[in-house]
Amino acid sequence: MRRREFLQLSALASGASFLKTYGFNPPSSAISLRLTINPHRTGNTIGPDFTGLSYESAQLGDPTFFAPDNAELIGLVRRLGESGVLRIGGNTSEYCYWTPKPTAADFAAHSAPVNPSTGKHPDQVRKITPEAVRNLNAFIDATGWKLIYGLNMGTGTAEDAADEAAYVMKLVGPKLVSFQLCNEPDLFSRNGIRKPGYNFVDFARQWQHFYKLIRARVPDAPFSGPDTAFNNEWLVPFAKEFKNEIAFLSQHYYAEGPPTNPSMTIERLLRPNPKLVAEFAGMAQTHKDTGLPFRLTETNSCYQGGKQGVSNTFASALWGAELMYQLAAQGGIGINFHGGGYGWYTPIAGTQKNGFEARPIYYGMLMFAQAGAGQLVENHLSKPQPDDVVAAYSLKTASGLKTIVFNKNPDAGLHLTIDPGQRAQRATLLQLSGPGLASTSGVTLGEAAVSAHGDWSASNQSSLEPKHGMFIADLPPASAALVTFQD
Ligand code: BDP
Repeated sequence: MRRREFLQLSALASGASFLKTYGFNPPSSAISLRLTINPHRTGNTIGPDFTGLSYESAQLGDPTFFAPDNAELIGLVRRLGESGVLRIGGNTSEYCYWTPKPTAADFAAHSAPVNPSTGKHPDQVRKITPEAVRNLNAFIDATGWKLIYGLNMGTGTAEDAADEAAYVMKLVGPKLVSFQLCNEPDLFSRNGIRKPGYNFVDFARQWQHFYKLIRARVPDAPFSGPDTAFNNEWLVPFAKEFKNEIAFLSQHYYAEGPPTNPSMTIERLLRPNPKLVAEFAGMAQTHKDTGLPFRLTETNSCYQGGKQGVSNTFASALWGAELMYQLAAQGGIGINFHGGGYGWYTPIAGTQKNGFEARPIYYGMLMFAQAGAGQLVENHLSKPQPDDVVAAYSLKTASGLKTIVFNKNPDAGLHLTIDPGQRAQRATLLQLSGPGLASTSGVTLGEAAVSAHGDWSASNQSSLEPKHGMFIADLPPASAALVTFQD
């Protein structure tokens, strides 16, 4: 969106909310577009483990959190997919220490919520005990998910990492997708973990040292890396150097930040982002060089723990869901949304004591889960919209052809004529909506909310009948929809 258009939209949007506040229902205009699906032109595959969550390693300091009796959290995780990947890591992985023989003092409970790290160091120093790993493994079993486990190369020793890895591998076995040796090493020299001047060559040498020692103890340990914050100048050479040592490449992506910068807004979050374009370029380069797959092992809307009024709003649901499809379209194999505790951007908020709740971004992930795994197919919008305020992705799944449509326009509805490109008797439409882009509650999928246990079923799905083979989907301003075609 150009700045002028954006200002006009914001003015209109605030006018609309004024009217809503005072009980009027403003007539909303709608943009008419046509979407043509070509189910025969297939693209990348969305695998069953695409979705994922990411938590700080410090969360393991409370062995009762990822535990088989944390029923609410298990329910909420499972609702996001019968399979998926839980990643444990983040900044605090460099300040967590494997403690195989804990003393009584090490059992001192750390039951305080573990929010995403805000980058202040050293923060949330924790000991990781065998009990924490045992409970984590049972939690993983209860969810049906898999695990990416971060080790401490930042301030720990290779010997301890090997010992920890051996214990994790013994329990988790094939459910372990990979070990990561560290978190965002490209920022080590900025955040005080290494001296200024620490560069890729230093990093590669240390990485190899840890890798060798761990492999000597655990010959079948799978690895991913480099888990860099953003820097393709580390990602690309890492891919070349360690292509035979790793199962896939990993990097992080934060759309905005820092939260104190006033230009980090909802509007900016929903616009095309040059940072994402750069990440995709790195992915494409490494894939070309090595053929290795790529996963965004940590992502969210705004770094340093998120931004209130942006990261915890309905806009984040639209942003997050679309990012999943953008990544899949580029060939990415999966994504892990970072969170934990009561962080602004966390998909699931809460503690065992207070209970858990699905935050707005969770609903975007839920829509993705409802669409399911499948193979992307080509689709075309009749008129590309400025700044991609309308976007659509289509995929063939085991339960039929599906289209996910995003209308990020805050003040205009979308009147979409869909040509499914194949015979379809009818279609159903499941709507992702919220009171407004900036709403922090009231978000629903299929007009239903998710309970604290992760229970959800749509209260309303509209049924679409074809006319001359075409379907009409009407979306309100600022919403998304999952359309499923039935042959
Ligand atoms: C990433 C870190 C993670 C932080 C996050 C943030 O890996 O631990 O919580 O940024 O700043 O860089 O929100």
